[in-house]
Parts: sequence; C-alpha cells; structure tokens
Amino acid sequence: MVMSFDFLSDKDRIFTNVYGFQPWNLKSAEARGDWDNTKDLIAWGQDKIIDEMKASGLRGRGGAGFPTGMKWSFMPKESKDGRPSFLVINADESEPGSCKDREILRHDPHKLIEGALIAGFAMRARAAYIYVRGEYIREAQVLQAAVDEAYEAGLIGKNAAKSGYDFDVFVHRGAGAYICGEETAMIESLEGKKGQPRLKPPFPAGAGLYGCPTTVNNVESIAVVPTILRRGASWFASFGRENNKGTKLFQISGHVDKPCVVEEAMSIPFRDLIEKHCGGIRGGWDNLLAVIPGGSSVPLVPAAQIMDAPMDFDGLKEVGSGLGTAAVIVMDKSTDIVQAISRLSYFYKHESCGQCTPCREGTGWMWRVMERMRTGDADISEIDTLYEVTKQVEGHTICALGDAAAWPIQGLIKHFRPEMERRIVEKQGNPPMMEAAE
Ligand code: L3W
Ligand code: SF4
Repeated sequence: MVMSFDFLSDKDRIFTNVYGFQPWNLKSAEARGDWDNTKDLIAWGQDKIIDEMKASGLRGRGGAGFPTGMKWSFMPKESKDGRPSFLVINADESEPGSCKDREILRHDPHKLIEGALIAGFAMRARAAYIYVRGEYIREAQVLQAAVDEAYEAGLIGKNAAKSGYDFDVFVHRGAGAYICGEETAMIESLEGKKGQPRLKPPFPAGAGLYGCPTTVNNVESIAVVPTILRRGASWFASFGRENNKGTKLFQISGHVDKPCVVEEAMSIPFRDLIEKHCGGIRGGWDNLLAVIPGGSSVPLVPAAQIMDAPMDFDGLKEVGSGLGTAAVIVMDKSTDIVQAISRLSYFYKHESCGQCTPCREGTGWMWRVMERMRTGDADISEIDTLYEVTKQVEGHTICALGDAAAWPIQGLIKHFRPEMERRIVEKQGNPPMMEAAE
C-alpha cells in the first residue's frame, strides 16, 4: 500500500526567505524571527544546548550526515594552555549539483551568523571562520555586509547579543579548489597553506585550526540551529523518520520541468518531491533514466529503483546510493549516461590534490578509460579492468575524493553495463567473445 506523504507546511519552514522575496538585511531578518532573544538561548548554557541538539536528531547537512550535537560534544570543556577553540563553517559549496548553501548566504545570512554565535558558544569557540567558495563573489559580499551589520548592532563581538560571551566572525574567501571543501584541507587553506587534506585521526576536535580544537560544520547545519532551539528539539524531530530527522533543503536540477531549491521534510519519497515541487519529469515519468540523488559523489540510481525511495540517509543507502548534500540530479532518456559519468571523472581528476598515488594516478587513468568507453574505442574486457581499478582507489586514499571518483563509475557499470558494451560493439563490430555467445 502506498502511504500518502505529509508535505512540509509553510508554518514549519525554517528558510522562509530562500527565494529572496524579502531583503536579507538585519531589519528584515529580525522581522522573520532571527536574533529574537538570542541572549536567552545562550543563557541555557553549553550542556543544555548540546543536549537539545542531540535530541533534535540533526545530522550534518554537508554530505557525511554525522550527528551535529555529538560532534560539538567532542570539543574540550577546558582550554589547554590557554589555547582557544574555533568553529569553521564550510561554505565552500562546490559539489556538482549542490546549490543550497548559496541561497542561505545570499538571502538569509543572519540565520547563519546567529547560528554561528550559538553553536560557537555551545562548543566554547572563540570565533567562527566562514570559508566561502571563491566563485561566490556576490554571496561573500552579502555575508560580509550582514556580519558588519551584526557587529554594529552588538550581536557579535564583545558581549555578543548582551550574553556576556565574546565571539568574532570572520569571512574568508576560497580560491576555487573543490578539495578545500574537505574539512582538513579547509583548515590548511585557512592557515595560508596549500589546501591539502590531512590524515585523520587526529580529528579537528583534537587538533584543528592552528593546532587548536576545531569543529567544521556545513552552512545549513549551523543556520538551522536557532530555529531548532526556539521551536524545540521535538518539533524538528517530528519530521522525517527514525535516524533521519528534520527538514532539509533539496536542490533538484536536470531534466525536471522546474528545477528548484526547496525545503521539505526528510524522507519525502522521490516521486512526491518531483511531482510537488518540480512539475514532474520532462516528458513524463516513463522518460526518466536515472538519478544521482546526493551530489556527484554518490552513485546513480536507475529510474525503477528510485521512484518510491525515501529521500533520506537510510532510504538512499538501501538503493545503493546516499543522501549526500541532497543535490538531486535528474537525467531523462535523452542523456548520454556514459558521457555524463565521464565528465564527472574529468572533474575529479581535475580536482585531485595529488597527494596520494591511488587518487592522483587513478583519477586520470579512470577518466582516460571512461573517454574511450564514451567513444566506443575501449575493449569490452576493459569494463572489468575499470571496475577493478575503482576498487583499488576506493578506501585507499587520505580523503573521500578518491571514493567520490570511484563510486559514479561503479554505479554506471552496475546499472548500465549493456549500454557501455553496446557502443563498443557498434563502433568496432562484434568482438569474437560476443559472436560466440550468439
Ligand atoms: C571526532 C571521531 N570527529 C568523524 C567528524 C569528522 C567530520 C565528520 C564526518 O566528508 C562527505 C564526503 C563527501 N572523532 C570522528 C569525528 N568525525 N569521526 O565527523 O566525517 P566523515 O569523514 O564521515 O566525512 P567528511 O570528511 O566530512 C563529507 C560527501 O560528504 N559529499 C561531499 C559534499 C561536498 C560538499 C561541498 O561541496 N562543499 O559539501 C557528498 O556526498 O564525498 O564523503 O567533521 O571530523 N571519531
Ligand atoms: Fe588529495 Fe585525492 Fe588523496 Fe584526497 S584522495 S588527499 S584529493 S590525492
């Protein structure tokens, strides 16, 4: 039996200015409820804030889904040798398909700044560094102007929002490298070095920015904090299902009638998300080929398997993929699926920082073979070799970029192997192995 889904109602939306219909400025943000008695929330104290965040079930919105309250609890309660702690906010949104943090930065920056203060207080951080993707020029300007407004109004800085807590916020612009979205590469970059991931452990909570305890959180994870605390953990946890709670910004691009960014309840079935907010699939549901549901780093899912999948961490894992950043890339039957995945392979080859051999050599090798798969110039036996190489890269690198380069190709081979074989056969004629099989 197909259950009907309770769509998120307007009164339950956190991001009420996601389309920028109202100004982003402080006056307008206050009218939307931001900075309303922030001092009272801070007066709860660190432990109560962290407990409330844990109870809300919020999991990181930047791709990994790590429980946010638990992450904050890793930060030390006492400073060692007088060293400060830091909050770093990851606004280096560069994952192909992801475009939600951008809407927060340019239309709702005060939600992020207020969230930074409360989260920073809860983890005893001295300051927040917001690392903004280099290409987001206008967004960085808006964010900086909002930070300036907040300083001027006494909401951050000394005795922030009259809470008795001193807290600074710095906006830092990246320079266009995708790898700086990886948390330890971001920390290196903030320190003025080349953005290359560090080995973990130690995790940033132990040794992060300038060697000090640091937590790195995604923009959306921080921007939802004030509303969760004001409305209560149980309100937030009433959306979605066990282990997959809350509301979420979905970003739908590709072959739908109306691509959009929309806040919905977690666990919304794929079909409902597309019908309600995107006007359906271009050319109708029979025209759907495949979907990459979480940004380019997660495997594609063929049409038949995604239709009724709940759009959450567990639902997408069950169909062999992941929620990632909830960047939903929809591909209809006009898509050259081999070319699409080959283009992603080029992206990862281009963005590899080159530190580890499996990633540096593997991403280039996989892209070159993918290109021959695209043109039909590969040998059929190379499909297995390509798969083997993705397995050699996966799990054998310092950071997740190696996995991210391997998974889209694995998904292609798993679900579209006949299409890969077809173009080789069409270009070269039936190789002996296939002739014998007929
Ligand atoms: C202390 C432990 N802390 C884990 C912390 C860790 C991190 C968080 C999650 O990658 C993924 C990646 C992309 N003690 C800890 C601990 N932590 N164990 O928890 O850690 P992790 O390693 O699972 O993930 P990550 O390195 O944060 C994020 C995928 O997201 N992704 C990419 C999105 C890209 C963007 C963008 O464009 N900016 O968001 C999409 O799927 O491939 O797998 O904070 O320190 N024992
Ligand atoms: Fe750099 Fe790739 Fe190694 Fe990550 S996996 S550290 S991007 S070489």
